[in-house]
Amino acid sequence: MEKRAVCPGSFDPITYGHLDIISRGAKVFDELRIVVLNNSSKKPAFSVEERIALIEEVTKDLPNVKVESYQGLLVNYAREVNANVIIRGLRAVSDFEYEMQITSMNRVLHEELETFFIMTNNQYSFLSSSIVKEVAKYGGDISELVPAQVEKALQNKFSKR
Ligand code: COD
Repeated sequence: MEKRAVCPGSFDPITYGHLDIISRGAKVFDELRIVVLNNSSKKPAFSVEERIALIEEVTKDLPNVKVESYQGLLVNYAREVNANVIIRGLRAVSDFEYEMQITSMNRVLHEELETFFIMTNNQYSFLSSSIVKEVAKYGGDISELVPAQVEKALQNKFSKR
């Protein structure tokens, strides 16, 4: 049976930290579905379509990775695509409490659903979409933090403001 996992997130925008988790997850599962979801505590800079287009571009060399968006609960998406593994990344102790909370809630809502955590690569342990947006906004160099296409998209976004 094909083993499918889901990698959920806001991806606003995708960074090398996300890509590291995605490429490592894609080696372990037959198929990895990246799903762009709404995190109600964040106000996104990029539309869902823009986020998907960037993810598709930077994962085009990973043949078993597919990208989608979903409106609603992650557990319902997982049921719809017949996946019972969620992949999340862990950067620091500060991620733990939040991850524990959503993992526990997701298991209440869907008891077959397992969440697997991949520890960040040390190189990216400080990296988040928010930090990248902050640096880009003030014209800092983000070339080591995001792929070139994402860097360009951020420059376009912030130069229009
Ligand atoms: N190194 C390693 N991992 C990283 C790095 C890095 N540098 N940067 C990000 N990651 C990991 C994150 O830890 C996370 O696992 C993943 O990449 C995505 O990160 P984000 O920040 O893009 O995504 P989040 O945390 O905003 O995603 C939250 C969801 C959108 C998944 C969540 O809000 C959700 O499930 N929403 C749908 C509604 C729902 O079901 N809610 C119920 C939850 S209780």
